[in-house]
Amino acid sequence: MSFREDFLWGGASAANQYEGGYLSGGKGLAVADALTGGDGIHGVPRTFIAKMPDGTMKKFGNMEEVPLGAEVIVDENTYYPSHVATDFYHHWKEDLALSAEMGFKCFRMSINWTRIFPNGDDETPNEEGLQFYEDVFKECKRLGMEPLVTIYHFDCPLHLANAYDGWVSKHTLEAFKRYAKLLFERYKGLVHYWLTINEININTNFMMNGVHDHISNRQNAEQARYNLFVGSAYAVKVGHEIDPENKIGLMIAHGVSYPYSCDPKDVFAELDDSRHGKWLYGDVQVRGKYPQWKINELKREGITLDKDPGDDELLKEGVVDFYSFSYYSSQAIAAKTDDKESSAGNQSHGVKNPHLQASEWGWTIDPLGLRITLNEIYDRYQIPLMIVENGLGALDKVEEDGSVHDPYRINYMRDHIQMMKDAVEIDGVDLMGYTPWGSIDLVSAGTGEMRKRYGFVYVNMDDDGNGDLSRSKKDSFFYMKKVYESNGEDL
Ligand code: BGP
Repeated sequence: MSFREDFLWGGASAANQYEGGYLSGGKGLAVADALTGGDGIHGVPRTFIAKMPDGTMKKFGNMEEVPLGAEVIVDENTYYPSHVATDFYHHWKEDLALSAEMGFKCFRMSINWTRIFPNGDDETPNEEGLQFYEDVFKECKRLGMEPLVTIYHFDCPLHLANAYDGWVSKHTLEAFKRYAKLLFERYKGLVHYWLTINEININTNFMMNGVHDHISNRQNAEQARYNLFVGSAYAVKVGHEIDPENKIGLMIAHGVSYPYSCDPKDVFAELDDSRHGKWLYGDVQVRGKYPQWKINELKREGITLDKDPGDDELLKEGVVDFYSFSYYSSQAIAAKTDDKESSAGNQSHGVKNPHLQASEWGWTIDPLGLRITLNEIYDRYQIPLMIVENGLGALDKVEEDGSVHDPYRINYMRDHIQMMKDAVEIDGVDLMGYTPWGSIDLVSAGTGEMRKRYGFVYVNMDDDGNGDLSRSKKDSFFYMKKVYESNGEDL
């Protein structure tokens, strides 16, 4: 059997990197709005600018380093790529039309929390923001595309980060619950496919999560992680109650990992790295409870989670309908031999895989790794899978006639879709959809660059904010259209 008849072919985006209009329509500030641009190729990091308690301004490479009590701000003299991004806010009709033309059955996008609640925890929601997304969803439906909506994609409200330390606090969790419930009520009947928290496994370690001292303070890191799990489970539960037709998935960054060698130390290092990095998140959200190794680890480290009554039941009731994930590359894991005393989860490190080529940003290109990933997840959980991000971030060149020839991207897509096909046809994996990342060019989350492009549609905008934001079709646009219209048969 090949791809399902109702296979959800599409493309993926996220408000914080795509939408722009960062203060339009009553929107408030999110942590992502306070991140400056960076430069991945030269390794220049994105930074936060904070007003220190003594009134001075200081730059930080990570929220982790910003002390509590300092206020992360948006400095008007600095260029922030996400403020305009590729301006979906004003181009949504055109972008949805292009997506439908490519044969999309599904369009993945996220709702910006601060467009609905500008501070994250306001008394009343912002109707203009709610209406904006309603219009977009209606247009998707009119064009024959199911919206796949991420409730939270790297956009913790800045107010919650500054005043409450982001996801460490129950206040943020409670605000998230209200926000999620409102979305299910408002878009009932219009949206049926939902993802709770984007890449929940890197969220606790990620710069946009609003948590100030997660690395040095393990107690806070574990509490933030726990709060994210509870928030996700609540969203699944309430989403099902409001509309039993809703299909709600988790979202995990799931690059496959290989032991660097057959030395059992490397094999164990990989196992340990994968369960800390990926399986913990799948186990909690699919099986409804923390795995025993994690319970043991917390106990060993003297960490006690602040749980509310009913949380254990909530985690069980809030298990997901499908497992969605991003897949870009793979990594090889070796045991740390020089650091025998390090604790669990810290005994491994990623090493270069001599068998694979890498992108200009150093991400390995590993199509077979996708087939392995699909199999390892499906073998473990036996629920439908969806690949909601995949693709090649590359430097594109616009020719004099305006065309963009991107055979490297076409090759990447072909090789990965072939592996999906093998996983479905040969291995029997239940795969329900595929939405490659950044189908219309958008800003990179990791580096803040515009030039790291994933799209099949080129957007005229550069790293300094120059460009008229016009859209044009790359060669890959026509390739993907052919693939989608043949339901993945014509590669
Ligand atoms: C994932 C995120 C996306 C996206 C993608 C590509 O981690 O969910 O938001 O950005 O990676 O990463 P980058 O933009 O850093 O190339």
